[in-house]
Amino acid sequence: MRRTVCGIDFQNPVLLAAGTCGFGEELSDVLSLDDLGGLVTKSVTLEPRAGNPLPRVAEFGGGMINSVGLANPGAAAVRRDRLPWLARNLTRARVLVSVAGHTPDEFVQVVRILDDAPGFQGFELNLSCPNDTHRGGVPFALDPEALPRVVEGVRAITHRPLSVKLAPNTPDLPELAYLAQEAGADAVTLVNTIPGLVLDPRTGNPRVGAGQGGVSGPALLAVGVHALRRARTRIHIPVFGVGGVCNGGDALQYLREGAALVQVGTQSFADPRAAARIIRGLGALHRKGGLPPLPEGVHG
Ligand code: RRO
Repeated sequence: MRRTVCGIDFQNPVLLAAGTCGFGEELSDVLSLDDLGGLVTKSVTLEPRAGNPLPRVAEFGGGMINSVGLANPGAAAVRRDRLPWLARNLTRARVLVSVAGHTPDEFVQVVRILDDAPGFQGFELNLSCPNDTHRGGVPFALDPEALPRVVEGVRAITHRPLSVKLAPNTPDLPELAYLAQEAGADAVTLVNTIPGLVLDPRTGNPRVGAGQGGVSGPALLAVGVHALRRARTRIHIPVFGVGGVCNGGDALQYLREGAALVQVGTQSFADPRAAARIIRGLGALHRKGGLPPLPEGVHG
């Protein structure tokens, strides 16, 4: 199941999605991280962020809602404390560092701080956090004016592979994916969570402390696979599929639609070993019929 994507050699196509595995260490007691294709870290900002008021996650019938609010130790601490752990402990699994910011310059500064550190192979630029915005769930970086400034700014200072993570709740998703590609992205990650609101029916209070949040879980599978199909009409760079993957068959849906890699998110909260199970499931499907190759025109 090995595949090379954006010049990175992945032993299998299954990664843990950003925000669902911390910086790896948090899951290392329950899961053999080095058996995964890789992981994407929690999004890193320039300054440490304490995050949003508790509770930050809540389950509901359709899946999960979160408003973590980008809680992370900040770029300098990630370089000092977190990347060395990844460098010491992972030899086969690959690591992408997720980067977030309030301005194009903040993205550039984070990448500058981390770029020459060991412990990771590439960056995933999180342009789509639904919980760090004053615009009702539409982050600044999904603006067609702002997106190229972020991607070009980062592209100018790093040779590492860059994937750009977009949200499903933008009518012009294929156009944004195209703008990311033209600005120098090596890949696009589809999709982040969808903004939503879940209330306690007895009190009328929101179930997460910040009020609204990002919705994820099984229903996001259909949204993510659809986003992938739409975006692939406009871009030729690889796509990393994420949203609602609970088993090998779900992962295969993304691969059939042309995803180069698949990320597992919310399912890890229900079962921290979900990613290992999904790799086994894909392995069984692979032995039966082989996994779909990268689509024509998409280069590893
Ligand atoms: O931290 C969060 O609240 C968060 C982020 Br950065 C994101 O990209 N997506 C999400 O659902 N939550």
